[in-house]
Amino acid sequence: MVVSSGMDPGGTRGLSRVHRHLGGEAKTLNLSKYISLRVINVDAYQSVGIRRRMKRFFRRDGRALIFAMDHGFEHGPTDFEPVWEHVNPKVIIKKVTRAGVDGVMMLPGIARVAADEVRGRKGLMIKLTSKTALRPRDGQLLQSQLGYVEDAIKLGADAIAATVYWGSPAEDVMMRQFAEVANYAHDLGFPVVQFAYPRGPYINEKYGKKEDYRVVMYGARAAAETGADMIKTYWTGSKETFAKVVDAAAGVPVLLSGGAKTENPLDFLRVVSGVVEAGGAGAVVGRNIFQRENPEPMIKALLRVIHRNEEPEDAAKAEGLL
Ligand code: FBP
Repeated sequence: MVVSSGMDPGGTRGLSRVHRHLGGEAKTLNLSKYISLRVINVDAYQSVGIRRRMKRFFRRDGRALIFAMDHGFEHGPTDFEPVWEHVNPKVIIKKVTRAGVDGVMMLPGIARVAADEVRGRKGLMIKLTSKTALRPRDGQLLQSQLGYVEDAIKLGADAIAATVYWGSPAEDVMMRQFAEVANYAHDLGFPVVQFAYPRGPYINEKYGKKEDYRVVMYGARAAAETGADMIKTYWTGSKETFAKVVDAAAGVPVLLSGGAKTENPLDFLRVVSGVVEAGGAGAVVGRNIFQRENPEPMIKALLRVIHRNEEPEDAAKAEGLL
């Protein structure tokens, strides 16, 4: 198996550590002697691996509730101040897995600390790009690579994620990062998740806001075109417009990116209900879970909406949120 993305003629940009260490040589070497794979029919093996790993997130209904916690890096620890004990990843991961989420998403460093708490039949998603909110303004439209596909695999990842800010002045860098992660992860049988977040000056100028459905569906399509196996993106404000996003993704499952905590839990449950009615595959949720004193009723209500098609009001009442 010759591993070469062909996307980087200079030779060492790929997210594979093996690529990096071997530099240009990796283009012509049989890497199976470096990574203990004896693969005869790569295509057959990789599709089975991707399918099996996707099932660790999605139930038989094809939907999932995934807990997100990259916020300590992406927004800073102040995001945890509403419920400070949740700054400890072990504490919050224990709570959310007990409450029944289908998967957990984190960056490699926190996975080293807390991935052991992701017990039972739950998917572990490791994200390989991020940025801090401390960067100067002109760097905020770039997510940088902070780990390698091999790191995620060593941490037990079932899926590998990376962000692309479509429309950003740094779109080219993130698009290449994503394509290289996807190529390598797919070679090894791992599904890849794209956080497809359109943002940038041109978007604001032309569409007014990044949540305009024309922009969100463009990002979802671009994610599908770049080989994503799951797409995470913004709510567009209505189920009719979100249905277009789902259509544009051409069969790749689309998950909601949670957003800021809503004061009234019902407001968030209504959004998630709109997502599933529109054909969305569920949600990846951070603040609407960990910024609540007791995350369990919210998680259980979300699971009712996502997996049992319950009305948001009924789900909220059943879990004592109203
Ligand atoms: P939330 O549910 O808290 O919005 O988490 C989802 C998420 O994508 C996180 O993974 C990430 O840290 C954050 O949102 C990105 O937020 P922003 O829109 O401020 O970049």
